[in-house]
Amino acid sequence: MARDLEGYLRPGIDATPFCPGCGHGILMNHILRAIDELEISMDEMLFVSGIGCAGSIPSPHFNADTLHALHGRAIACATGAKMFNPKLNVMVISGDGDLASIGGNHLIHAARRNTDLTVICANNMIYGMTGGQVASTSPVGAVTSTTAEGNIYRPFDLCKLVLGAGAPYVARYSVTQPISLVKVIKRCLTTRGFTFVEVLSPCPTQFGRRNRYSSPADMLKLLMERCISKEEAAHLSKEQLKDAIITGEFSDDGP
Ligand SMILES: Cc1ncc(C[n+]2csc(CCOP(=O)(O)OP(=O)(O)O)c2C)c(N)n1
Ligand SMILES: [Mg+2]
Repeated sequence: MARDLEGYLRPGIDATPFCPGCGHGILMNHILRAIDELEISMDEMLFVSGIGCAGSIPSPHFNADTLHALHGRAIACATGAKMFNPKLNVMVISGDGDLASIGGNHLIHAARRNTDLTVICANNMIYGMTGGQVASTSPVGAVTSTTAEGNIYRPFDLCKLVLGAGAPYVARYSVTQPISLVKVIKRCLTTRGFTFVEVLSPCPTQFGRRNRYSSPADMLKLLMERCISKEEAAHLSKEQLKDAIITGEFSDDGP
C-alpha cells in the first residue's frame, strides 16, 4: 500500500510554489515514491538543483541535504560533491533550461565521463520561472515570450543527446505515467554511472496559455495522448510520429 510521503518534507513545508496544473509537483511525488519504495535513507542522499521552478522540487522541500546551485551549474556542483564523498547518492533535479541550455556543456561532459550521478530533467519546454522565454527544448512553432511568431529552431532530443554523449542509461516519460516513472527513477538510483531521466512536465502558465491549450487539464490530457512507447513507435511511420513523444528506456547497445 502506498505510504504517506509527507515525512520526506522539511518541517513547516505545507505548500509548494508551483502554479496550478504544473507538472513539477507531480514529479516531486514520483521521486519521493521511488526513494520510499527503495527504502533509501535521506541521510545517504544529496539533492542538487539549479535555478528555475524545477530547481525548487528538492530545495527547500526535501528533508535531506540539498544544494541549490547557480543557474546551469547543478551538475558541476554535484560532480564536486560526489568526488569529495563517493558514498553519497547524488541526485540532480532541475529544469530543461538549467540542464540543457545554460548547463548543456556540463550535461554532455558528465555523460561522457559516466560520472556516477542520477539526473532528472523536468522538461516543460520553456524557461518557466523567468517569464516563458524560448528554450533549447521548445518545439518548432512554440509561441513564447521571446518568439511571438513561433520558435523557428529545432529542439534538442534530450535522450538522444545524452545517450550520444556516452550515458549508459537514459529514459523518458511524462508526469502522467507514474508507474513507469517511479520504476525508472528506482533503476537510476540503483545503477552505478551516469543515469538520466527526461520527464515531460506541463507548464500551463508560461507555455500552455500562449499555445493551443485551453486549460491545465487539457494540457495534461494532450500530453498523455502524445506519449507513445518506443515499442509502439517502431511500427509507425515518420509522418504518424510527427507530434509523438517517444517514451521508454534507452541504452546504447549498438556496436
Ligand atoms: C547566470 C544566470 N543566467 C540567467 C538566469 C535567469 N534564469 C533563472 S531560472 C532561468 C530559466 C529556468 O528554466 P528551467 O531550467 O527550464 O526551469 P523552469 O523554471 O522552466 O522549471 C533563467 C534564464 C540566472 N538566474 N542566472
Ligand atoms: Mg523549463
